[in-house]
Amino acid sequence: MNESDDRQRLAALRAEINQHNFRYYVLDRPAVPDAEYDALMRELEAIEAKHPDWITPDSPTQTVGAPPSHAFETVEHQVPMLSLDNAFDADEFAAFDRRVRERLGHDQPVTYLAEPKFDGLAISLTYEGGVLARAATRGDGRRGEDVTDNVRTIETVPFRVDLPGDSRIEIRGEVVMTHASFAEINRRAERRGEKVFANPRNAAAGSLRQKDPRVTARRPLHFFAYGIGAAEGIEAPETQSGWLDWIERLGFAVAEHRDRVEGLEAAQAFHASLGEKRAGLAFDIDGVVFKVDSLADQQRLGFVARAPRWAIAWKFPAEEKLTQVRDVEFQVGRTGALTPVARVEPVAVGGVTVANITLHNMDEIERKDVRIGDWVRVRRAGDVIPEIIEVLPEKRPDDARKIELPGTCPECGSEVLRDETQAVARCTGGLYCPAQRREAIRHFASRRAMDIDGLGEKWITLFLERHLVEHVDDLFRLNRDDLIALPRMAEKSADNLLASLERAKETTLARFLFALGIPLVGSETADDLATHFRSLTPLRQAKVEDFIEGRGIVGIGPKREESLREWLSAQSAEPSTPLADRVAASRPHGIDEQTLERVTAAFETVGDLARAAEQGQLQNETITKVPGIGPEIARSIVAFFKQDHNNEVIDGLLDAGISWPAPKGPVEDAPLTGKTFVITGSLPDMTRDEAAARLTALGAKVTGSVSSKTSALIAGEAGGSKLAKAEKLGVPVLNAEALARLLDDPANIIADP
Ligand code: JCF
Repeated sequence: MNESDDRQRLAALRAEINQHNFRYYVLDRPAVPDAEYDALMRELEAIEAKHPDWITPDSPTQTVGAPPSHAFETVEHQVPMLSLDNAFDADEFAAFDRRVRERLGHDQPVTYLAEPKFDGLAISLTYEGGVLARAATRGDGRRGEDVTDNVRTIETVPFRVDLPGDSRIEIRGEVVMTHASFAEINRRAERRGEKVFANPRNAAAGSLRQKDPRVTARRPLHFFAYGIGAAEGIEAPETQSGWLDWIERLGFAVAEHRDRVEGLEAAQAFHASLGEKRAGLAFDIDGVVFKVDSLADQQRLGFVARAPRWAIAWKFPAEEKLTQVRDVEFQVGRTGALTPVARVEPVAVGGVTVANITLHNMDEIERKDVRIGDWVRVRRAGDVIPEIIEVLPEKRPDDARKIELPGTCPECGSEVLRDETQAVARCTGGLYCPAQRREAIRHFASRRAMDIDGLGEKWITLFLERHLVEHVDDLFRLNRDDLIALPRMAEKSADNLLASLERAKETTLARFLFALGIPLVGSETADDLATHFRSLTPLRQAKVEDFIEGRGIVGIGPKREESLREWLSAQSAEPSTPLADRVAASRPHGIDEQTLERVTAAFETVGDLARAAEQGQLQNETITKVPGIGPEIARSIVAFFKQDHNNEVIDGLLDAGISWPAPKGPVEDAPLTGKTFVITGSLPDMTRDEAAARLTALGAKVTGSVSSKTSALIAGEAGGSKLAKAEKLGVPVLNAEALARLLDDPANIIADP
């Protein structure tokens, strides 16, 4: 062997021995007899003995046990992993086929490789010298996560294939789980009171992203190859189908139902035929992938930004099934809202078994006229929640019953009231209602809120039943003895839960605010509040006026402002003439009595009104002082912090040691303190909300309308009336570029107005 052969062999041996170590030490599932392993080690030792300077500290001869885990490090794809364009019906596929022929400059039927589109998780496997060196998820297409250790546990991923020592190839494909395995895993999870997966795709993704490969190893995952990425030292075939045959010969699983089809009609026939087989397949598929078979043609067609021009995924229509409504129950949510849920005869549709379907509210029930006992058509597309499309009136049984909104809460017996719109019915039990309390705690513990790992519905229900927890702050007073005394709570789970609670105490203001469950405050609004108020105390003390400010005169919009201006210009009265007198003599057009009274109450003289009209201060506007917070949310926040029991819980949480990092630097020091901006038009690089958030973070105020007090108007594309007003009032106007400079360095601020 010459030196370069030795080099190659050394690398391959190290990679392979690392695989065996992993199998042996981590999975307890050796892949080869000890003798074979020993032979590989001896061969490696021999090469290292010949070239002692090649010995590295990470060589298997120098280490003990499994190779270090590099779980979930980011890896860059050498060749981007693209996605596929979709076609949703025959017309869209025909349009794709036409575009292909146009671009290829001929009108012959195109030969496609057709294969099922598996609904799983795309991964890329890199083989160096025939040995699996790395597995990565698709990620955003350019960068994915290193999941090598987990992928090594998949039986259908060969860890060594017969390829030359100097070769390097990326095999791409889909990791999937069968329906049967998915059902089995969920049965097991349910028995243990763990979370169940929604569908095989999520189960596959969740299994592959386990931190412990031993868990992945127990999940029956499969890998189907569909193509190659980067390839070096390998003779390429001339067609896509040639690649797939080659990949299959190497030892990979490739879709069995694949075929070369020539022309549009054959493609349509393949799609129809696979659609019929779909329900009987072991795996979920959601369409057919068609690829131009000739690799030379693929090259001529090239790519657009995210997808190749030579391929398309022609999706199957969302699956629909018939089933019968057995009952309708009302679920009580965190805010007391009663949601009707139809319990239907379980049906498999779109890859999951559906037994419960939300009907959203009473309006929807009336609109669809759903009754208990009805046959209904149900649908589920992709990850979408199942829905009842329609009732089959001809199949309505004689004893079908109308669905009635209960007068009292099914969980606590409190009265149920419908809001003004009549759409939402609510339990009036508030925190007396166990369902509302349970949902409030679940929300508090959820991932985007306090992220208390392991605190699921089962535990919460138990805690409430045993009166260990009444409100969220009680969670932090749970002690080990209380927990261990609970049925089915092992010491280890108790310790894990206590550790999660301890970890959750260190949080952010935004998460904390979201966790409180203030009506109308979602996680984005909570972010906005945290950015603006920076700490809890000022927010707790805020009044509605701190969020919003009314300007101008109620009842006056742009049209009426214009008619007042017209009226003013037709008056020849002295500016000092009392306004009421002038109005009595000549009434402005198009303004009702009540509004006119408001105008005359607000301005003493004709001159006062003229000045206000000149400055554009008549129009009634609500100005939001906190970006992202409108009047309705503002009122909800203020009402929340007014309630004593909410403040007791908040104080309890703070006493328990919940904390978040202090805001950096006092607001007064912020570079844009005292400046007021208005944003109009669309900005190229960010939304108006983002721009507002960034300005407020620098201490500025962002309001909704231009006045003489505005420091500057930020005007993107299509500025409109605000731009005109700013120009009229002499308010400086900044374009997107100037805004970028300002955000970059607030010293670039314009002079005070
Ligand atoms: O089965 C799939 N989900 C699948 C995805 C099959 C393919 O042939 C693909 C794909 C994504 C991208 N081909 C590309 C180029």
